[in-house]
Amino acid sequence: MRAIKVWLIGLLVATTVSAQEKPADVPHDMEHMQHGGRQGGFMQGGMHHSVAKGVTLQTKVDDVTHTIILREGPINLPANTSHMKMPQPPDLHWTVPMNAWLLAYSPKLVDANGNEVPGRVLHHTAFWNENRADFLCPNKEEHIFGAGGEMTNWGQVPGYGYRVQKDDQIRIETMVHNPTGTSYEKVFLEVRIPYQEADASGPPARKNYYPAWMDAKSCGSSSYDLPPGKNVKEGEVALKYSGVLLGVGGHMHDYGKRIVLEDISRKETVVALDAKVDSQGQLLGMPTVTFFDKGGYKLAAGDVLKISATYDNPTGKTLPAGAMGIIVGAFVPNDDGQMTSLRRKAKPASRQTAAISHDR
Ligand SMILES: [Cu+2]
Repeated sequence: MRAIKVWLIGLLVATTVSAQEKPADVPHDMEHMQHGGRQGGFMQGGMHHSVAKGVTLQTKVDDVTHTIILREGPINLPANTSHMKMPQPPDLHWTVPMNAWLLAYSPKLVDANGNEVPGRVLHHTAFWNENRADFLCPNKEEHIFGAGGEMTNWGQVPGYGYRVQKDDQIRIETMVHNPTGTSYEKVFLEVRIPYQEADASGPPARKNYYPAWMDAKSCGSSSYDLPPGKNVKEGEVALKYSGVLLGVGGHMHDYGKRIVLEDISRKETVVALDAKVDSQGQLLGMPTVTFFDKGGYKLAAGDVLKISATYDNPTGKTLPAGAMGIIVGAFVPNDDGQMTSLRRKAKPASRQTAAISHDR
């Protein structure tokens, strides 16, 4: 059986230098613009980023290839600009057009001409299903997909999928930066999502998996300040459901070293992932581990999971919101029926946030 596959997308492309569009002078975490903080958000919560103007979401459903294509942009990325100084896209919303399983996620960055832009300029993107609570951290929305500079590409898990219902509201939270010496203009983040319709006759129904985000910040906001030198951040989360992990990957930022997941109730190390970095410490990728062949890694309700993220910051200064430590996995509960209680109404306030263009 093919396992969850994660790999690096090659990156090499130079584009033209341009001036950054003048940003709107609005703090990014204002309640009406940004509710990430209120939701215990992934990244921008509490930070004061200005908002990039004119960034919208275009959605397309190709029902021949059964692929959803989401395009967020255009975004201008002047060279050598930190995420704190860079105007950030507002939260955008995608309304799921059908009952379906989402099967995989392939992110890529392209310019207006379709040329690939280095994944490094993506600080991260996160997709949240506002109509469901996260099963590990119900204070948060269900975190269904994320990508960082390593541009992980999540392949399909045969027989499994993430079930969405028509009109589910998916909130897309994206943060960009540009640590390179090259400016990029009119950049689009494109995410391709193969799907299987649930209503149509055709392939047999999929089993449901649920995204498991196991965070060194426990159930708080994922970002934290990274002090100089060696740093270990530890978090714990208690599992309420018995089931199996199909596989895991990781999300860290530059200067990441290692992230470890333990089941401290059983005194077992589930997995230890070593970050792949270049000679400067820039993150190139995170490995993944699959448990398919053993029928999944068994976890029991009541188990306490511990996440330890190790960084080594050589810059001599604290990097504000510079770090995250997340083990990302696919979890299959023994009793899928238990997970229906996580469904809820999307909060209406969250849909006043951004200009959305649907060109389906
Ligand atoms: Cu991150």
